[in-house]
Amino acid sequence: MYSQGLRDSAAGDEPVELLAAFQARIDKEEKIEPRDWMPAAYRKTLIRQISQHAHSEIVGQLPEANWVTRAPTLKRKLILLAKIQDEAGHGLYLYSAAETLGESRKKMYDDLLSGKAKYSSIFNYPTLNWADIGAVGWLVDGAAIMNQVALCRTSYGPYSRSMVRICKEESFHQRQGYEIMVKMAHGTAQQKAMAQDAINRFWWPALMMFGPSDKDSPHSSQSMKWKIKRFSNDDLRQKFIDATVPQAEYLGLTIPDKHLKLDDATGSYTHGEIDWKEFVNVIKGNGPCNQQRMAARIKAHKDGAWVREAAEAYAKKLQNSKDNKKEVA
Ligand code: FAQ
Repeated sequence: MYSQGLRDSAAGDEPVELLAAFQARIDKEEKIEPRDWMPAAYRKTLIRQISQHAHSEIVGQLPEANWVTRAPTLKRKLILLAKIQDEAGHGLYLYSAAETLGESRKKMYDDLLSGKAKYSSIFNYPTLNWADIGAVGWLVDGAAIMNQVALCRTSYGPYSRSMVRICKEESFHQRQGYEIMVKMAHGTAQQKAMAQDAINRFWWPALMMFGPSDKDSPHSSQSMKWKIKRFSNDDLRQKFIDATVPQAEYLGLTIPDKHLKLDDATGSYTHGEIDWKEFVNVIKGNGPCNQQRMAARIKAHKDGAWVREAAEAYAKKLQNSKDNKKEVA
């Protein structure tokens, strides 16, 4: 860990001059770096958001892993494996970014495995047919990227820099998903039906990825003031809808929202009401796959205990041999 966390005062007990100087730096678009002074609440918000983001990348591997052994061709399997591996890498960059704020990786893992920390609601839905892998790439990575491109300009330096790299890879993910959808939607009638079924199930959960509507989002207004978030949840959701509907039209597929309508005056689509009860239910742990996802992560953590122990023993051995050399010198 490499943060200067202890230099902060407790929230509510911070000198007004420091708070004002901090906000002035944000307003001037300066990046905040790990050793800089920051309000305790800024640090806390970032640890919350970045660690939840990291957990999402890690848990997000599971719905796709379901199809590695059943991908239709060797080429599709290789692409899927590469994508899943990218998501693991994203998780690791993000855990590292959160560590720069003084949070230990062990604490973050413990919070995920105990159910205290959230991860994106979307990964609690099952991938039932191969077209779902296309829908995940197209819609889930598409929604993720809409949010993450904005995060490339987030005010915290390490988060912003990790997002630049992540977005390059997410962009490939989105395209490979859309390419699967193109193949399926322009294939046999049965393939097209599978693609339509995938969009029917993933459309609304993808819209929920952007979080609650602005009026019900407790963190948005402060996070926007600190430029952690650059756009509100509803604004990003709207951008996603506007970009994605024409892509569905090209596929010849229907978005499962009978209220969807292009407003000629704004060039934006009006849409039906999101089922927020379903969203709350899923983030409370009652989605279709929450238990399965957590069980898989807990098992992976237990199975990996010997690797962590071996790495720690090796690090200790290296340290001892360095110390011994110093003594001899
Ligand atoms: N699911 O006040 P707000 C990916 C929680 S990565 C679960 O609006 P905020 C790549 C929120 O945490 C996808 N919980 O919160 C991939 C808060 O709870 P708390 C993940 C949600 O933070 C693709 C509460 O509700 N992306 O997909 C969700 O200002 C394919 C109140 O909400 C990120 O994490 C949700 N959908 O805005 C991998 C991006 N939405 O902490 C594999 C970074 C909200 O008070 C395969 N994160 N909550 O208990 C963000 O941009 C923000 O954190 C938001 C939420 C926009 C998600």
